[in-house]
Parts: sequence; structure tokens; C-alpha cells
Amino acid sequence: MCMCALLTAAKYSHAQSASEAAHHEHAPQVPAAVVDAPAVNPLRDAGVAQTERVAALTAIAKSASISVAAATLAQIEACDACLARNDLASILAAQPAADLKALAPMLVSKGTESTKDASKDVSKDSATQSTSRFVKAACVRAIFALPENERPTEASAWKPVTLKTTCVPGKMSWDPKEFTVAPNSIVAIEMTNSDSMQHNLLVCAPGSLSEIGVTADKLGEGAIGKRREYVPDSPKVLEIMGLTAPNATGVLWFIAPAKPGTYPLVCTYPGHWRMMNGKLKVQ
Ligand SMILES: [Cu+2]
Repeated sequence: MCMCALLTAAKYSHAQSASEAAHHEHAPQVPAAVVDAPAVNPLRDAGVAQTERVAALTAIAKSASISVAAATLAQIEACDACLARNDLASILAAQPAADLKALAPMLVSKGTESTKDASKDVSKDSATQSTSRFVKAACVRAIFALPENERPTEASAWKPVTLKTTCVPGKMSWDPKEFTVAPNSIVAIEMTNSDSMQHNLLVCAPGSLSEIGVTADKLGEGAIGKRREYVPDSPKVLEIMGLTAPNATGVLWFIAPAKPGTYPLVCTYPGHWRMMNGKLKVQ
């Protein structure tokens, strides 16, 4: 039996059990979200393996006769504030240097032009303005993936700040967990997960820690939460480093908020937020 037949069979048996449940008052109800869950989009959704995202991007690149790097940049622009944005940025940065160099004029242009939005308060940005911050960060990250002597001269004006932290084994905490950066600076967080369980890292709007944390805990109770990898659907979630496996290092590049303040860092894996939080001070 081919894979599609298997999937169809699985879908049919699922639908059948839902229908049976609906006709039997004592049978447990199958939540509609499970039966009618839309297909996962490897270019937009959370919880998709990088290999699957790359396969989708490769297919687009092939059909349009462009490089995977060019296809990825187009998808980063199209993805808006989607949950795949940091993964797409990571894929772009991992493309061959020759392909990134071919894209460099565009990367420099986009990495520079979106600073026009930098005077805005990030927590009040419209989706479009936020997108340009994401696109800018992805373009800058891709330029810095090139060897230093191959970067365009414009990039010498960019001074990324790298913040390194570690998930402390068994402590549900980061070390360090407080950082200070300048407004609008280019920031790269590298989180080494030395713990035995998955963790993510979100940058949130000032004062929103408990709101985001409580929402994340609720996400732990349903299928939707798992599909979102426990990232609340809230404008107060500003930046997302997705779930990072034990012994792996998560990387998140972003443009620091324009408005000075204390921005909570939090892991939204259900049950973690009360202990696993930190501070990004922008001043
Ligand atoms: Cu965690």
C-alpha cells in the first residue's frame, strides 16, 4: 500500500469514528479540531522538520528556476508574522555562499530599508511593520552567514550583538537570563539546550509575562497548542525561537525593539514559564 492510501485510510477511519461518536451519546466526542485540522503548511506553520521545509522550498525553486536562497527569501517576505519565520531565516542563512552572494544586493537593500520602521514602538507595530523587522533580521543574518571577507561593504555598518545562554540541566532556567541591548540593535540569541527536555524562547512585550505564560499553559491542553508548539497567538509575542531539542542550539536573530523597556524572555512549553523566564532590557 502506498503512503497516500495509508493516509486516506487513516483519515477515513478517523472520520468514521467521529461520526460513530456523534451517534452514540455515551461515546467520547472527537474534538472537531482533530478531525478537521487543516493540513500543515511547511512554509508557514510551527512544528515542521527543517528537512520538510527545505523540500518544499526546493520544489518552489525548481519550478521557478531560481535558487533555493531566492525562493526562501520570497517566502520569508510572504510569511508575514507566521510561526515558520525563524526557521525560514535559518534555512536562508544555511544556503551556499555563492547563492547568498548572488542575492546580496537584495539582502543589503532589505536589511537597510526596513530601518525606516525603527522609530516605531515594536509592540504597537502593525503587522506590515513587524514583517519588515522580521525580513530585515533574516536578510542581515544571511549576510553574516557569509565569510567576513565576502560580505558586501555596507554590512560593515551592522554590528550584531550575540547573546549566549544555556538551559541549565534540571533547573528549568537559563544561565544567564538577563541581557541588555540598545534599541534597534541587531541581536542574535544562541540558546544551548543542555537540559534533557525541549525548550523554546520567546521575546514578549513589556508586562505580558503572566498573560503569555497562562495562555501557553492552556495551549498545553489541546491539539492546537501542540500544532503551534505552544506559542500563544498574541501580538505581545514579538520574537520566537521554536522548540529546541536537548543538546541542540537554537538561534534567533531579531531587531531589538525601538522602545526602551524590559521585555520578558520566556519558555512557553506548558508548565515552564513561571521558572523559565528572563529579561531583555532595552536601553
Ligand atoms: Cu522550557
